[in-house]
This record gives sequence, C-alpha cells and structure tokens, in this order.
Amino acid sequence: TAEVMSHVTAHFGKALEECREESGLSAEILEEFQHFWREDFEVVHRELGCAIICMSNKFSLLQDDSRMHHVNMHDYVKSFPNGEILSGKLVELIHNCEKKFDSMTDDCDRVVKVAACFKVDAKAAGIAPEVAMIEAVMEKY
Ligand code: BOM
Repeated sequence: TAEVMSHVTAHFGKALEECREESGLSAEILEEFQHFWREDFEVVHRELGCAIICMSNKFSLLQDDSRMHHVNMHDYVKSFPNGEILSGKLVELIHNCEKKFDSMTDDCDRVVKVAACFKVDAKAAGIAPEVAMIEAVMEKY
C-alpha cells in the first residue's frame, strides 16, 4: 500500500546524502529523495541510477550484477509496519521492470530506466505514496 511505501521511501531516502558524491546526483536534479514520487519529477538522469545503486548497496538490496536481490528486498520491505502486505507486490513490480531493460549494459542507465518503470507501475497499482505521506513519517527514521 501507499502508506507502507511511504515508510520504505522515508527510510531508503536517508541513504541519499551518503551517496551524493559518488553518484554525482546534484541537488538541482533531486533535492530530497521523497521528491522521486512527485508528479512533475522525471526519472531520467543517469546520476539518479548511480545513486539508487549506491543507496541499495547500503542495505544489501542488490546482487553483484546490480539486479535486485529478491530475498533481501522482500525482507527489507517486510521490516516496516505492515510491510508483509507490500513486499511481494514490490518485488514483483521491480522484477517485471528489470526484465524490460535487461539488455542495457550500463548499470546506472539501466537502473534509472527500471526506477522510472517502477514509478509508473506503482502508481498504476495504487501503491505510490504522496510526498506529504512520506514527510509525515520522515522523523521516524
Ligand atoms: O535492477 C535494479 C533494481 C533497483 C531497485 C530500485 C528501484 C526503485 C528505486 C526508486 C524508488 C524507491 C522507493 C522506495 C524504496 C524501494 C526499495
């Protein structure tokens, strides 16, 4: 659900500052990670893909090939309040998006495409959070 996704985003987003330098993601492109879900934020920059890889690695959410680690992602999402009602769906949506871009060899370019696909599909599935929902839970993490 969108409520659970707001918790996951708030927690995941805390890793952005640690990843800014190495990813080259400027504040002009994305100031705060929760803006990822804004209607008018376009998920297109290669640096965002690099940042998502770096952030995911902080929580061991990727395999060595920079694809999702299914078990670790499932367990990560499950660790949030009511996480078990989102974990299966989130893993399914991300994996479906990974399959669409599997032929892309540049990891950062591929991951930003996967993230853009995930944003569209999560909205369609009704599990995308509003930015205000994320801001309401930011202080918990
Ligand atoms: O193949 C690469 C897998 C990368 C998975 C991450 C895609 C989604 C990242 C952007 C949105 C994040 C929102 C919440 C945290 C989900 C882990």
